[in-house]
Amino acid sequence: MSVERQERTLLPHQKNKEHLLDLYRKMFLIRRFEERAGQEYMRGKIAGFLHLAIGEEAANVGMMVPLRPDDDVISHYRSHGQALARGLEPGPVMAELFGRATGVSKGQGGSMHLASKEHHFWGGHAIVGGHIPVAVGMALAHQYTGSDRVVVCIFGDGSVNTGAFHEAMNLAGVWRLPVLFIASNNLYGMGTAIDRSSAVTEIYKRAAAYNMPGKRINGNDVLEVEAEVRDAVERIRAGEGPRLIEAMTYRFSGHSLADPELYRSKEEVAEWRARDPVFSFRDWVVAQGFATEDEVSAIDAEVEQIVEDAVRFAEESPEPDPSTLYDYVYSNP
Ligand SMILES: Cc1ncc(C[n+]2csc(CCOP(=O)(O)OP(=O)(O)O)c2C)c(N)n1
Ligand SMILES: [Mg+2]
Repeated sequence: MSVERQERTLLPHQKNKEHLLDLYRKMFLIRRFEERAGQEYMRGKIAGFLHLAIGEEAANVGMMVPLRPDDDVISHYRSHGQALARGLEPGPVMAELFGRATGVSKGQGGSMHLASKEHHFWGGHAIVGGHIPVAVGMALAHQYTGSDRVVVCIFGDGSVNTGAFHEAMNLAGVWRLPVLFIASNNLYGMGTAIDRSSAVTEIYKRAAAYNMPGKRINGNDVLEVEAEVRDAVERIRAGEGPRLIEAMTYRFSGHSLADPELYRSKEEVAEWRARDPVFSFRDWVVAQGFATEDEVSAIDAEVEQIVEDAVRFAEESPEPDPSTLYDYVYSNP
């Protein structure tokens, strides 16, 4: 495993051992949680679709760490890792995947609809691009009430040609709303490569059309993501208006577990796996002398136990009572 990383200046706190180990713990938790979720899906414990973000952990952790607890986060359906990085408990998140009453959405949302009011984490949206105007609405509310809260809106490369994306970005630009748009560019929307669906494949360039800064970053470098998102959020909070970050990343697994992956080569996947964002960071932390192998191994063991406990919690939790079927819907017969 390569321990090389792009030469860049670390922020002062990024040389802090505890901070680095916390980033690693979060990324490894997401990795193990999702691998286990995939296994439980195959065992028939999880119904519906399961969209894993294995390979995208650095982006998902790096973008959550700089946020304040009362900032709002809204995302698309590939959001298990973002939910965990935001601080939602692994047990209730796994229980949601299992469709249990103890799940973060009371077992009524499932994998695509993880949400937590307490964490200002608003899901988890299945309609591609559909949540981007919702993010802009939340940002308008913050501006209207004079709050300095920032909204972070995460979406995939596949949503940037929807009407909702353009309409929402435009209004955010016109009204100078406190929203950070983060495009998680994993190069594919289902089985369609970005150059087959977008005339301009550099998503960050689109920001210019809406009078906001846009930047492409290495989404597989957790420290770079953290630094860039921190800077962007600080500027937005200070009243500079909206921004767009394009985080380049890659999903190692298929679109969902029902994906035969005929649209990309095994060599391409292997090439990205060789630069695994979780384990290359682990190696770097040890190679730089920030922590010993024993210290990171202890984190590994701790995480394995957390995931084991999460699965047991989910398995032992009850199914939602059928009488709650019509709860939390707009129309209650
Ligand atoms: C409006 C709409 N059109 C089509 C779909 C079907 N669909 C589900 S996921 C997806 C691809 C989205 O890809 P991307 O935004 O890049 O996210 P990723 O899955 O790569 O994280 C599509 C087309 C949908 N859910 N909603
Ligand atoms: Mg994509």
